[in-house]
Order: sequence, then C-alpha cells, then structure tokens
Amino acid sequence: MKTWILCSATTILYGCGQREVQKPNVIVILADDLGYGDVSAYGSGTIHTPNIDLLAKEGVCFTNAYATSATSTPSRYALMTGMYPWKNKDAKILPGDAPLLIKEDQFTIARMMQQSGYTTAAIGKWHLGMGNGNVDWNETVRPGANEIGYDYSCLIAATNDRVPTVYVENGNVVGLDKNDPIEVDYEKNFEGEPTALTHPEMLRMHWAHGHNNSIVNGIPRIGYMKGGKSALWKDEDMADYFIGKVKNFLAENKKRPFFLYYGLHQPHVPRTPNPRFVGASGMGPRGDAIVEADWCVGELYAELDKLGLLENTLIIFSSDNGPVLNDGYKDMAVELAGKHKPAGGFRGGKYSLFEGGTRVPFFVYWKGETRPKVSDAIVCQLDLISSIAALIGYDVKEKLDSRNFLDVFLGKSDEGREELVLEAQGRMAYRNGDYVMIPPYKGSERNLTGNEVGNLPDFALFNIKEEPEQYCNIADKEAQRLEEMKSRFFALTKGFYRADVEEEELK
Ligand code: NG6
Ligand code: CA
Repeated sequence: MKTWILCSATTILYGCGQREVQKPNVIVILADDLGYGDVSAYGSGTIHTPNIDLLAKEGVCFTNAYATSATSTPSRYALMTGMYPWKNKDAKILPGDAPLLIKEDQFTIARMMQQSGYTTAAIGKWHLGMGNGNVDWNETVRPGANEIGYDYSCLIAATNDRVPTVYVENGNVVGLDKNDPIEVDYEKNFEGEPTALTHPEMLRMHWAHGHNNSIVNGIPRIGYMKGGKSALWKDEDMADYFIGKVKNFLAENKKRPFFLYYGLHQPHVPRTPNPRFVGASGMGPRGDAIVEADWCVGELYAELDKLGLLENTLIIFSSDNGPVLNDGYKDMAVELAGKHKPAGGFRGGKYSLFEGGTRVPFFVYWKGETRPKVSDAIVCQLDLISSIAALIGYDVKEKLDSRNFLDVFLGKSDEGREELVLEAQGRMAYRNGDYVMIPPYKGSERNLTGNEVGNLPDFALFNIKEEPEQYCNIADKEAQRLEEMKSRFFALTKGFYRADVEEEELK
C-alpha cells in the first residue's frame, strides 16, 4: 500500500535522522442487530442516521456486504479470527458464562495488530466468551479479550439481555464490592431471588419469549444472577459509558497507532435508549436505540476530528447480523414499525438463511483516502483480517478462510468475493456471483421472533441481482447451475455440512 504513505505526509515523524511513517489507525464499529434498512444511507426515509450516513456518503458504501453469520457469536468469531464460524462447533450464541471461544494461541485481528506495533482495544459488546467455563466473577476473569491480543478491554460479557449485567474491564468487574459477591448460573435460580415468573410486579419491561429469569433494573434477563449490586450496569447509560471509554482510549493513544474494536450494543434487546433519545424516532425503543447508536458514531467521529486523527484513521462500520423486531421483549417494535423495513426489503432477518440474516450495512471511510463511492462488490467481514494485514504490511502465515480484498474495501477495485458460505444457526447457504443456493432444512418457516428463517423443503436457487427479495425459486429453471453450485458448496463445507441440522432453540 503506497498511497497512505504518500498521502499521510502530515503524520510523518522524523526521528534519529530516519523517516518513519505512522501506520494508519484502524477502527471497526460493529452494531448489534442493525439491519440494512435501519440506516438512512441506503435510502430508507424512515429512520435518520446522519452520522452513520456520513461514513457511507464520504466513503465506500457497500450494497453487497455480509456478516458471516446471522447471529452474533459466530459472526464476531469470523471477524476476529478470519475463519468460517461453522468450522468451530462451539461458535453459536453463547451464554454469559461461556468460556472464551477463541484459543489463546489462535491468530486474531487484535494479535496481528499488536505484533505490528499497534495498541489495541475492545470496547462494548463482546459475546465471545470469557474465562475457563467456571468463572469466578469476583476475581480477574481470564482468559478473555486481553489474552487474545487486546491491550485494553472494557466489555459486556455477552449481550445486554444476558447476565452478568456488569461491565468487565481488563477482566475485572467494574465497581464490584467484594462483600457482595456476584454469582451467575444459567441452569437454576438462587434461592429467594426474584425472577420474572415469581415477581412480575417488579418488571418495567415485559418479556415476550425467553427472558424470564433474573430481574435487573426492572428488566428480566436470560440467566440467573445474585449479588454485585454496586456493579450492575444502568442500561440507559450504556452508550455514554462505552463512548466515554472510547474517548479515553483515543486520547491516550493519539500519538501511536491503534486498533479499536467498538461493539455497539444497539439495537439489540432490551432496547433502553438514554432518555435523551426517547421519542427521537417515533418508532419506540428500537428506533430510538438506533438514533442513539448513530449519536455514538457521531461522538466517535467528532473526537477523532478534535484529536486531528481523521486523516490517519480507517473506519469500518457494519453490523453483526440482520435485524429483528420482536426478539423477546414487549417493546412495541412490531407495532410501531409502520413503513420501516429493517432488512431493507430483503427476505428474513436475524437468524435467517435468507439475505436479511447476513446482508448488513457496511461502510469504509478514511478521510482523504476513500472517495465517495457505492460499491456492489461482494464483501464479507470475514475478509477484514487479511485485508487489514495487507494494509499494514503483515505477512499472514496461518491458513485462513479470510482473503485480502483491501482494494475493494478502499473502493479501488470492484472485484470482490466470488463465493461465500453463509451461516444461520448451524445451517448454511451458498452465494456465488449473483446467485444464492439454500439447501433444504427441517424446522418451521419462522421462529419465535416471527422472522422467516429459511427452512425450505427442497434446494432453492435465487438470482438475487434480478430478484433480491428471494421469493422466486429458479432451481428448476436453472437446474444445471444448481447442480454446479451444490457440488461446489458440498466441497467447501465437507465434514461440516449436515442435512439434518435443526437451528438452535431460542431460549
Ligand atoms: C436468543 C435470544 C435473543 C438474543 C439472541 C442473541 C431468547 C428467546 N432469545 O436466544 O433475545 O439474545 O439469543 O442475539 O432468549 S445475538 O445478536 O447476540 O446473536
Ligand atoms: Ca447481533
């Protein structure tokens, strides 16, 4: 990569008579369950996300971008490691007390950056497990993000609907009083502790499915938890809390190259925007949480601007999987959606093998480096690790599924991926060029959320360029293409594909 060396003249440092060029900073912002249609950048006039749109309009706006998976853990696993998540049988939605999914000696994007002289941080949603499977939350929790390449981490262990509902900074629960120890159990409740079932009168948000275990801040969660009162997060302050940590990290590291993974918790359930954003969207908590997420992006951008870092910082914005309205709480997301199409017109959403599951917003912005462009190239988060390796001149020795598409990400080429295996709750689909093939799977058409999950009785083939909505199965019409795609798909997924797999139960 010559260009940034030439263009970043202002950041050239002179030392010991030698010219040393500062490496570009890299920031990955990953929203949680934000759909293709949830950002106004793609033309929806229903929710306004001006800060996210700025990255899209001034940078490269991808229309064919994918998360590797239709749920969080596998999707994040792929981004972090450059490996297809379906090759790891444990890469599925993890509970809050799950052990670290990534091996300590595994190659990760953070480790790569660290080895290249970057200071690294993970801030926000994690959901990749932490600890050894038998966590004592009252001691430093290891291994975690810090053991796989992050110099600094400040995280929620899993999701905002799962216990423990505390922040974990460098492995330590923030604000914990040792006299009120935290206990977590995903199987059974602690004696005498209220749950959504025993104490519904304590709820200020009600559950629709699942989410009826421990109550924290009046919100019922997944899993049981006891103690740790002084450490409990305040849901409405989570955005402010994490952007504060982000700003600290930027200020402390403005003089050295850094890599920041910023996991936004919005608009995942429970949707609890700060009161500043309540009513902002007219769509209730889900829309308001999206407006809040957009504000977070604006704050990050403004801070980079203030610190004079924009010209030397590559910003990538995306989402871990597609959208869902009713993900288990009665928060009026369905009722108030109106004309809003969270998946942007694609079929399905979170949990789905249809495009709505994995087709996500994706923008790459680098002031002075990227030119405004809309790219139809097929790109995937899986490829970030190899592409960033190319950017910083790192020679990846490991055999990864990730490929280098740096020029595509920077808008300099339109030759994106030719093929991609997509995953949704243990099932797989295959995209090749303009076509998507979905093998048959058992199970119902929709899951508890109401999203169509892509269980079809027979092999289906769609031309998603001509018909992005995926209602027109052309398997019979293009029988030969189907056969070719099937054989390529089976070769790629050999040893992992199972025809009889049923999606994990939502609970
Ligand atoms: C499901 C939860 C859902 C959400 C999801 C993980 C129920 C019924 N549903 O099991 O609310 O937490 O897991 O979402 O409990 S993800 O975006 O992190 O993958
Ligand atoms: Ca998610």
